[in-house]
Amino acid sequence: MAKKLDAIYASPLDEMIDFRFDERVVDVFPDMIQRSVPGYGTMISTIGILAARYAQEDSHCYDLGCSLGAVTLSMRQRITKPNCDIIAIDNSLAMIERGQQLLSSDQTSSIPVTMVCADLQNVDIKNASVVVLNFTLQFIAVEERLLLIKRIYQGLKPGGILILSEKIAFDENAKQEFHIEAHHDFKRANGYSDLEISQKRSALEKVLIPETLVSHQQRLKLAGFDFSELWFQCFNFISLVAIK
Ligand code: GEK
Repeated sequence: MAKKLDAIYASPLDEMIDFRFDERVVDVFPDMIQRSVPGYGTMISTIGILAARYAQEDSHCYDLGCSLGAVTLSMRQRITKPNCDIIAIDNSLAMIERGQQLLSSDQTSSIPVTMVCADLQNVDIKNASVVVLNFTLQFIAVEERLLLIKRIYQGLKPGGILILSEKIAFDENAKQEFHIEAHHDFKRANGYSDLEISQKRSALEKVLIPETLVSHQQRLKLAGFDFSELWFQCFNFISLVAIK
């Protein structure tokens, strides 16, 4: 399937509608995320490598907010433990339908995958060795985040991991400005115009709520994780791994 280019915010919009993961976004999603998130490709392939190390025999691996299943496919290609399966969840039906098509043409492994359209907040997490929230927690209401992380902690087996990737904010104005400008330069270098950058920013304003790295680290601790480590950062995009 040829990759379609993201031009959703290329023309001026009269009225800014909050960002939604609908069919228009699904069509251009691989291009959009690659050109918008610095290090996305590295993160996807490295999550597969981490999952291969921490996946346990007879356990579930979860990809929460899976979109088209990039993390799922990466884990599927790497995990070698017997009786492991992957449960991939997204609440956008358009994402799940397209993700299932992509999954059906993946011949790289025989690890079973269940891809389900559901709100991840209603999904039971149990007998898990790997749980991934790759740029998903940022779309959950801030006051609901601790409960979700606690549920993940409780659903993990000892030695299991949570991988948490997020766009972050900074307390210091100078740092906030530096990272935002650097991220916008990254988007410009990938062909987005100033109009596209500013319209996308407005569309995401009320939908994607970034927090500081310290807030994420404190929440992980509060949920029960004694060990967490920053394993990736490029500008204001980070990924943490927490081990139970
Ligand atoms: C990737 N992980 O390619 N329940 C289920 N899904 C949700 C919920 C929810 N409550 N809220 C948001 N989503 C992917 C990228 S994108 C990140 C993740 C981005 C889903 C939403 O439908 C979307 O598909 C995904 O979370 C976030 O590695 O586009 O910035």
